[in-house]
Amino acid sequence: MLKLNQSYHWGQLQQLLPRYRQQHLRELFAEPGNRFERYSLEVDNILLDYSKNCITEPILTHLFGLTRDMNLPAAVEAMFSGELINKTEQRAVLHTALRNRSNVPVMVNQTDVMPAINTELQRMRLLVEQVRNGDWVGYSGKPITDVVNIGIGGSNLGPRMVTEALRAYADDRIRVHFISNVDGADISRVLASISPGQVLFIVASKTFTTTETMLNAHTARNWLLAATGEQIALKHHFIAVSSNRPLAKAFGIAPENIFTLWDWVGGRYSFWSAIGLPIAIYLGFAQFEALLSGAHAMDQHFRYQPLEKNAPVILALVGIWNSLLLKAQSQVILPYDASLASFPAYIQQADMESNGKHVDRQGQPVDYATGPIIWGHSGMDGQHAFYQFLHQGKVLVPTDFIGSVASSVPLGNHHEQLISNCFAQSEALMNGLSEVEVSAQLKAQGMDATAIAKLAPHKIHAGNRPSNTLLLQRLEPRSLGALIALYEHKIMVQGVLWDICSFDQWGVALGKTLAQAILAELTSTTCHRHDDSTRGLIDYFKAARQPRDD
Ligand code: G6Q
Repeated sequence: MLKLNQSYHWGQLQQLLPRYRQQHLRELFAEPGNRFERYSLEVDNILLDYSKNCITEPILTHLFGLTRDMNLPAAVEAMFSGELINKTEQRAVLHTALRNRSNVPVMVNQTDVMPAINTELQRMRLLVEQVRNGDWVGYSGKPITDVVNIGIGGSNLGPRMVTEALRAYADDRIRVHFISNVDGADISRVLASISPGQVLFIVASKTFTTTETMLNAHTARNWLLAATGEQIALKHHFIAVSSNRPLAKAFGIAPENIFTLWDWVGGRYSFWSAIGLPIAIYLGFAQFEALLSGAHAMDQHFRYQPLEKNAPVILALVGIWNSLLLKAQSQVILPYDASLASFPAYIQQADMESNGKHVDRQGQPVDYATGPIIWGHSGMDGQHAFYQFLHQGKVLVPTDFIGSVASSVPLGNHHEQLISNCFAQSEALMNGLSEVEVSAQLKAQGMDATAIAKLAPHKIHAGNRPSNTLLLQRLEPRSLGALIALYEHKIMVQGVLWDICSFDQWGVALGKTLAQAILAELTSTTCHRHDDSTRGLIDYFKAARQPRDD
């Protein structure tokens, strides 16, 4: 297997680096030709403008060459066709099958997975309609008013982000709540706001062993049983989404209330399955299907469009070039849409859990950068917080701006103001403000030469800070589905080029076991060996909880 940094095009890109490290984006825009026309494309009503990156024809030629060096087309086909590409767990990776609206067979180990997916979708539809129409009743005969999702990580972030993002499309027939971490304040707040006779708990856990989820699920179950006094109430108020039916049953979930999650769906790619039930209940099943359709449209684009016209491939290549050229270690995502406030956190998990890897697929250490730190915030609010760093800080952070042509909640000229900020920021990051421009501005304000010389350095913006802008027609279920799939595939492409295993998560698995030994020590006299710091923290915590004499 060819190693990335031994490939021909990688070598060519390395040779281009010194020249382009001197190149300012302003200069590229001053060259003949329209960069926007050349370096933007539209897919399913999403515009991707990547012209404000240090991209030129020779660079693109070698970046696309890299995709061929690393056999990207074959890897894409292997994923869509159900090969066991998650090598360390010997699993297929088939979130794309969950939204395969064409329904063509997808084979895993000689079995077509589509019939099982369609059965679960039918079951979801039925449940969603029953809950939303008031036909699913609690133990006391009253309809459900609140759905509480109990899950963490991939079993929480997706449904939480999408319900928030698409709030404008909900009819608020059913309220949805999310409990993820084990802070008692979280679950207590939710339980205090709902009625035991009218709540539906969804225990969302692929493994049904995640301690945080299990603790919260047991607390919710005890709360319900204390209120109802009857075991039978569980059947009316608890459903589960899991690949571990025996444990879900042992918990007390009625078998007919267990929805299936397959081992070929990674947690962070799972809300397209029954993990998406909170979304479907909140918005209605038709809207959930629109979300799937948008993702499917992006899947088709990704699978069949030539690499040079392929939005996820281009986004991935621009990211790889930025990490090579600028040694960019992070990537900020800035939605100019308050509904997408949780989108950066969602992509942060998808990207960092997938591509935060240090060895290649053969287990050999890699000596090039892999996945960057992903972070972000609602752009408009970020402007008044950390944008100072983006404009004038010493660390260069490539940016993804996300906005929409039309608002899903129009109000006066709010939307135009919002988007004008989005465009202005990307322009300013690219152009900067030179010494000549700053001095001219200050002179026009009547400042003398000495004062200008003192102040000007502080007001200079170097610019040359790259960004992509993604513009949706409108934030709605279909476009959100497509946008998420775009990022999912970008992550996949980068993983293939870096030759890493994007679909396992051993770092998360480690975290799931770490706390257990310490938990035993916090609640008993058990004592394990630890370093001085950890020992000190445990002892301090235990001592501080003892009643004091004073
Ligand atoms: C996602 C990760 C991780 C996982 C959670 C919850 O890809 O594997 O975030 O989703 O740890 O796991 P369970 O669904 O098994 O409770």
